[in-house]
Amino acid sequence: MIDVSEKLIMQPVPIDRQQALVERLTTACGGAYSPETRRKYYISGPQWAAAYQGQALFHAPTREPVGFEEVIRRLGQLGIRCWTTHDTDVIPTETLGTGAQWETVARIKKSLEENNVQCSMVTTETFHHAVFAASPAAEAPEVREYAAGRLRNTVKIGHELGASYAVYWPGSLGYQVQGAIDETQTLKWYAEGLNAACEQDIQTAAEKNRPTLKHCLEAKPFEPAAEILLPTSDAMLAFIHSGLLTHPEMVGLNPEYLHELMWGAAPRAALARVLLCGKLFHFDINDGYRLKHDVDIAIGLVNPLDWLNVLVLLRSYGYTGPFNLDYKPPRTTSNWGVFSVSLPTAVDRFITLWEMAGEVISDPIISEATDALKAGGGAIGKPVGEIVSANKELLTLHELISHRLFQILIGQHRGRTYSL
Ligand code: 3MF
Ligand code: MG
Ligand code: MG
Repeated sequence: MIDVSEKLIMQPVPIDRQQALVERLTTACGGAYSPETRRKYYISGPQWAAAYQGQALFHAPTREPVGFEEVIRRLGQLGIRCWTTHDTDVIPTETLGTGAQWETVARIKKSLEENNVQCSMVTTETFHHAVFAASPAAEAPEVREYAAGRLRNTVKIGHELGASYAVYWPGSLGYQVQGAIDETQTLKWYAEGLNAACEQDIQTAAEKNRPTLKHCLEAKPFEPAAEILLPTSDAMLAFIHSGLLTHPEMVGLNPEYLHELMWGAAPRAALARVLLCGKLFHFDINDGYRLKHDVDIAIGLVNPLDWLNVLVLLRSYGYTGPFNLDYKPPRTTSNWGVFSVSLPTAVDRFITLWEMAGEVISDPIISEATDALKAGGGAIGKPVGEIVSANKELLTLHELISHRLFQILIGQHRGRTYSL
């Protein structure tokens, strides 16, 4: 029996030795990719993820503020080649649309160029400021006019920064108390804002001789309103095809993995429906739990097998990005840890899972099992009872395929075993 009292107790680690310890253990983990390798993937780092200070309804911040210069510089060093931002992540609400805004945009451009980072996506914050208390599609026409102006302004910023995508998470489009708002009318008003953004885009793109942006709606089932009018990617697909949009061809989706999981969806099935409609434009990648709040954990830390399956689907149907790291480094991670552990390990898990998805697609066992299932038992045109018996043994392959996916996830297909 082990005498616990004799176990070596680790001495307290003084603050000046903690980074070295974390660094040593991170290096000991191995499996990190070089910045050059990371740059081969269409991955973006959001300003708001890197700069998230750990605050929430019940949480005080645990980290210091971080500006865009620092975030862009660190993304460049890590080999995360794209950067994304909300308008108000980098420009104070009061100065939006003014000369001061364009000075900041010029500084951002310089920072991006110096660090070989591209701005891939811009988005408008229509959920935090008091003006959006009743949503960007509120009853008061001045709120809606202001919201449309904000969306148009973001389109202009996007073109100036060389972005290809604009994302719209409607935030508080919904209600806390029942019966006060007219859902039909509110959705019509919301469409007017998007139409204004698309019109602005067509004009600015022509002026700048650039392609128009891809406009991507992002659904989330709960938060920050109690009831949400467009809670799922499926609801957003219906909205795009409702006839309310003047340019439905310019509008697609930015699904978020966790947002679909939150309402209980199978994210892979939700993504399949978006792919079938040709509307998978952009993808927010993270992880978390079903039927809980938006915990925004980094990719693969909760559902790695499901993530592997999601990436098999995306690789099979030709989606190659963008993959936007929309997660929140945990409150327990330091400012230093965000860039030394959180971001690099998130990117590296994505790359590992992406490459593993390639192994799944070319795995001879899965391929043969899948082909056999598709070939069936040869009972075309036979009575129903014979159809059932003809497939009886083949259907066992479903479980075998699932077992094989697990083996690939843990490396057993490459000979990892345990000798007992
Ligand atoms: C909220 C989100 C948002 C959106 C962002 C993009 C803060 O749960 O996921 O991130 O992704 O607003 O428009
Ligand atoms: Mg998101
Ligand atoms: Mg989210």
